[in-house]
Amino acid sequence: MSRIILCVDMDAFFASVEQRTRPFLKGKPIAVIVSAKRTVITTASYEARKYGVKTGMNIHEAKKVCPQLILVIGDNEKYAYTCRGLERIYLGFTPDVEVYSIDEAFLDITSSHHLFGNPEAVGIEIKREIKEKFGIFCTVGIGPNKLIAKLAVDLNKPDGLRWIKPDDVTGILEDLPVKELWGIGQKISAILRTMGIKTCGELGRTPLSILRNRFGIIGIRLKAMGLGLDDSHVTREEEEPKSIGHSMTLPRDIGDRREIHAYLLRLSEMVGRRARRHGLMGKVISLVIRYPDFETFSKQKTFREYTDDTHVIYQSVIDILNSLRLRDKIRLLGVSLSTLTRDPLQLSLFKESRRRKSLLQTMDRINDRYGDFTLIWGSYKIQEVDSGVISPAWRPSGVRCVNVK
Ligand code: TTP
Ligand code: MG
Repeated sequence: MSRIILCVDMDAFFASVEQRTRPFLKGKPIAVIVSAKRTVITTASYEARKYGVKTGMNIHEAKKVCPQLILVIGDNEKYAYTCRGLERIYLGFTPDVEVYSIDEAFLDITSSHHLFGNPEAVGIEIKREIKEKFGIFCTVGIGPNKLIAKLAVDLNKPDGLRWIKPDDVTGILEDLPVKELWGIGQKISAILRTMGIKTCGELGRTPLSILRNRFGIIGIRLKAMGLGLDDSHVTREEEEPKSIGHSMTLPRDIGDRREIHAYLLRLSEMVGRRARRHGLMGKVISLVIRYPDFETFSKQKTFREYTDDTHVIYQSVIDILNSLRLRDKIRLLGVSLSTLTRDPLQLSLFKESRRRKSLLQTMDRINDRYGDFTLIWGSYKIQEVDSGVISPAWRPSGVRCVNVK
């Protein structure tokens, strides 16, 4: 039986929430920035986009194309609050909800849409409830799988609603540039271009052997994408996550190592705390660095034993950092723990491990109750850091749910 998947994505999410909560911004060209020190735009209202203001643009460039642009400093708590409320709305239509990013979700409505009339009626009702409860607009796309539902959203922004039925898929993909497909970035589309493949239609007709030779295992997925196929499921919540990571766009580009350490400690604690909260430990730690020109890279280190200990995570990312020669200041930092296992130490017979565990748990409880970094290791001189913008990967529950204060 063919599935019916619905994708919802808020329009200009952070900017819309700001316009809603500060009515004097309504109808005006606004751009959201992380902090007064940060000069890059996180998102812009559609009124500002008309002038060419875009995510990632520097505020000086943006002011040039739109002199009346109003800059607003983002407020993570408002976005997290809205995201939680949106999830509650979706759950009124189906239990199969995957909150994919802070403003985007997939709903499997295959067995529930009849209760509301038809798939489009579900989309109309979701849009209405979101408008009524949060005063913001969204775009809804419906399709036989997540790939096509997401495409239906992207092709109909803003305030759109589109149902791409199975019979329409081939026609829509025929002349669609490959980069329009969710998951095909600039790098892959550039390689495809060198192979003479510009459209999804061409991609779908390319023999699998050619794509496999060029891209390896990803070639199989690319071929399927060109044909509009995607068998990935709407997963309610990541019950067994593959990694626990957190990244942060810094309030300004930073080159000073001591300041970088302060952010890395914060990120290590966020990762360690989440791992402990969910009873997970990891064996590989990665440090992600993005330079101001957006070049991004990561470097990993494997521990001898599984860990969930902030201190061990922090020391390892510092070791990684020390092994790098940085060519510029840093725009974004990320720390991620992977190769996860369920906490084997919960069963540990070693007294020392048990004591350490119980110490960390006590610290977590105090910090959960009184706020991050109320209690810290004496060896750390904690430097005040701005919390940065909430990551689009934030979720209302599960391992990606972090404190946004
Ligand atoms: P998007 O859904 O990509 O963008 P948007 O909702 O602002 O606009 P659109 O109508 O095109 O969907 O991202 C959701 C929010 O996530 C966005 O409002 C701001 C935040 N965000 C970042 O913090 N960093 C980023 O690089 C991007 C793309 C978004
Ligand atoms: Mg959006």
